[in-house]
Amino acid sequence: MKTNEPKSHRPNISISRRQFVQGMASAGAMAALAGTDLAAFGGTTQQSPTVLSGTHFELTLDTLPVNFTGRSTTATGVNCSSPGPTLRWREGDTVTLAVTNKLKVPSSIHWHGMRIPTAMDGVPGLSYRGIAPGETFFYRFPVRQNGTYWYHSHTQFQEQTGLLGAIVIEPRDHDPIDFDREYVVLLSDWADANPESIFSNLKQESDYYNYHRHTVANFISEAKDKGAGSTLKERMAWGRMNMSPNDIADVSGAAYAYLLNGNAPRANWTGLYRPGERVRFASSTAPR
Ligand SMILES: [Cu+2]
Repeated sequence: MKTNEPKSHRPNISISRRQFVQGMASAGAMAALAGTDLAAFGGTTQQSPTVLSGTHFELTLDTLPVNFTGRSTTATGVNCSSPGPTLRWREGDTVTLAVTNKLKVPSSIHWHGMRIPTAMDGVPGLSYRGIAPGETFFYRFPVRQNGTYWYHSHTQFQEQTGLLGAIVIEPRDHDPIDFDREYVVLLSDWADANPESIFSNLKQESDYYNYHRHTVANFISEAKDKGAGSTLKERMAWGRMNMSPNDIADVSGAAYAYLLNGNAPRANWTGLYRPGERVRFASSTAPR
């Protein structure tokens, strides 16, 4: 395993046009819209995860070939897709999810932000043992909330390698927000580099991916914008905390490609609309 690449060989991700993520089905919503006279927000192509709805779900955890940056590599995903399918539930329903692990290593799915019994929470070592290779785990729990959430593997670095997806829960009764069309916007980040290497680099050098350190030169330009007094005050505050502003996002775009519904920036994810429509974006962000 590569642990600490020399700085001159830091990952240099130049994001080219996103190539098709094999195995990823195009959105059901898009299929329904095909052939209608719709305008687009941006470019012409769009890939979004499949939408699954109802009360029973069959999910398979496996690896799949992907190419987000121009480089072919392997992701971990759900039902041959990374991000995995968007799951639509309804508040008040009881859902069952049969999750089969086809990976060669243990895995898990944790339902992030869901208020559910601990045994169903999906955190290995806390609520259960995880899902062994070849095993199917049956989750069953009542849905007692609504909104937009996400799910992800809670095992090793599998979430970093793509094992995640969005959950949208419709309110049991009246939806207080009126809209004509809805898009789920799932933001995540992707590294071609092995996440274990990224982690190891950060452990050895916490600002390994930080290219925006304070310098005398940028002090002068900042001081021109904000005034010397407030620039100095700001820097002293960061200094007292023994931090640099980029510590908040310690892995930068040098290592990550930022994805929207599994599309790299230059793929230009688009939404379709008719003039005058009210469009709702249900956003789900995989936090760091
Ligand atoms: Cu989580």
